[in-house]
Amino acid sequence: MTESSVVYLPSPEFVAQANVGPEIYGRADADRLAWWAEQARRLDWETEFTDVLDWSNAPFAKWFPGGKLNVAVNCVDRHVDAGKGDRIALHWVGEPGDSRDITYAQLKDEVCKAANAFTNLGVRAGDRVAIYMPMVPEAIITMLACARLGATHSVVFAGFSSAALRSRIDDAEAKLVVTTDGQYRRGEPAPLKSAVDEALGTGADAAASVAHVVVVKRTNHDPSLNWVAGRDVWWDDTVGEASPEHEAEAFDSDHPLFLLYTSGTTGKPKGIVHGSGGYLTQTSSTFHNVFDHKEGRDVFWCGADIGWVTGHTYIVYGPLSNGATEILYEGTPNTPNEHRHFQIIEKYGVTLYYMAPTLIRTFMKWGRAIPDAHDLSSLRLLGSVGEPINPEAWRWYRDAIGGNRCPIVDTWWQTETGSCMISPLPGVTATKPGAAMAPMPGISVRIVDDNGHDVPRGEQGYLVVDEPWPSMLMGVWGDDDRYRDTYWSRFAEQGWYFAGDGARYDEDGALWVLGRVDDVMNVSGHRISTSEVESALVTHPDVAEAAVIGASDETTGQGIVAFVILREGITSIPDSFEQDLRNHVAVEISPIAKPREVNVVPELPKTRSGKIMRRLLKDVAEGRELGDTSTLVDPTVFENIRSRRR
Ligand code: 6R9
Repeated sequence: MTESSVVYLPSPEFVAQANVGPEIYGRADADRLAWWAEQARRLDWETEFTDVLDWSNAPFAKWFPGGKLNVAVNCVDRHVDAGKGDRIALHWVGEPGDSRDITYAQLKDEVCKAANAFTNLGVRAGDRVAIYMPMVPEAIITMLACARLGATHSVVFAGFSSAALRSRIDDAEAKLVVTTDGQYRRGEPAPLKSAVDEALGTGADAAASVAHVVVVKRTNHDPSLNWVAGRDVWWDDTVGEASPEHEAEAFDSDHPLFLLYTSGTTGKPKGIVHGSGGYLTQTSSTFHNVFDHKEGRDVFWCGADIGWVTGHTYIVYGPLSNGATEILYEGTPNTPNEHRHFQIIEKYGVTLYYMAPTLIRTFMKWGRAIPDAHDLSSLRLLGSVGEPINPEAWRWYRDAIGGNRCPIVDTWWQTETGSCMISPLPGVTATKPGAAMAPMPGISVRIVDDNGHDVPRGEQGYLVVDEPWPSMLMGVWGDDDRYRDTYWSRFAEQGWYFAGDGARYDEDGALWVLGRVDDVMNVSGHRISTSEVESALVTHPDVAEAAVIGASDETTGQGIVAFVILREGITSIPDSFEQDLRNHVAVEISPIAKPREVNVVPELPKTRSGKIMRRLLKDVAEGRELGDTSTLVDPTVFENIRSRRR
């Protein structure tokens, strides 16, 4: 049997209790829009929608036009109203070992208090709120309070630099910033508000849109904590003092729920806009179907950070709209030691565990003895997201973590798609290690060549989505042209969404996603564009030009490798130069964008039209024989590059 013909069938026990069976595909295929309408009715609408989809202004979709709902009410109040207020929503686990359990009734009070406090600070429906916080319950409370008010949140990963935060605040013209005094980083408290102060600037350089900063006390440790009178307020003094009574208003189905900035192929990150009714419909439905979630029984754990779309969709809106009980873990997997995740699984009886391949490969490196030391028998389903999972890691995950009993759902989706698009259904699909298998019910994709023709099975092509879907992005914030250009121009004639990933169907019809076909790298599941890192490198005074590529990396999927040319006249560089440049990128973008390796080279390989040949740099970085160099201006530059490489 060839490797790719080995399949893993769901066990009869799993099949017998699964939320959905194979008939779901036929039902969705028979009438896609009727099926999505049925999924939308899993939510509470204050005003029923009059149509399912208005695609008359494509590629700008209106899902469930005429409908009005409040997203926060769907995630919180309706569970309390249904008598489930005592159910735990969040088992929060802090990095230093503190913890809090928060019920749906408590969550409702907190969200209402925050909504009242933000209203007092001048936040109104349609305003933008920036959230720059570690994984504390207040981050989720803030997101839901924004949703309740119809304010559009923009969560900025707390690992991003102040410069990155500022550009996102300015682009969205955020009125309010919510942050914490500090955050725990591998066991140590580190300041965080100071980055907000730096981002917001002072005097002529001050961020004009921001009126207030609300600060949650988390570490209570920053000795030089700065306070701007009139602008800064403590969470405890505002939210803490507010009333828990708040009347929620319903908003149009296409009301913007959030912005999330993501790397594109050009330097400037784009603000992906998501709406309310369509986003929540697919988010809520996929959570139920993909994770086979059972209300009141399962304990779900998604290991993403709320700074990424996976955190938005499968920590906040998916689980909470389904009344789930979930883990919210603040820290890293090896603080205080490598047993942390497994202790949490044991302690809380986690049943559904959704992580990134890079973490699975890290667990593999740490060795099997670590999970083996724990009782992981509560687990009944495993999930993977963020990048292709290699078959070896898939098998290890199934065996060492899942005890060979848990189905694995490898879920492909993107910030832009809002929620899961391609995945096995755990009680239906016979899975292959490494394959995302099939589009979800109601989702239609193709794998095509440059001309838009379906490629034969076995061959690689571009992944496109050929029908609109409910949780699709509504646009790029403030830039309709960029929305059209980036996603809809490649196959404009056909009207298909270009995902930027390569994929293939194998001989059995299983779908494999193969990774990006553009200049976007994937480091530990984080999307980083080559040009973004290049732009950061050339802001260093000694650097004239830079080329960046993602080289394959055993643990992180890809590692960032940079090649830089020094400015004219710079004849010597300090020993610390490589480290200086890495730190420079960390400050300009984020530590996650730090190159693994920086090579100072005399020249970069360019085509006659002046394009940097990244493909060849990749060959060098991955230690391969050089591919075709015939289009290069000067093929000898490689001898120089190789000899200088550290
Ligand atoms: C959800 C998320 C999106 C990009 C996407 C693709 C890669 C995500 C994947 C996967 C293969 C999977 N990706 N899941 N590739 N198999 N199961 O990660 O969103 O941060 O926007 O990244 O991640 O390349 O295009 P986002």
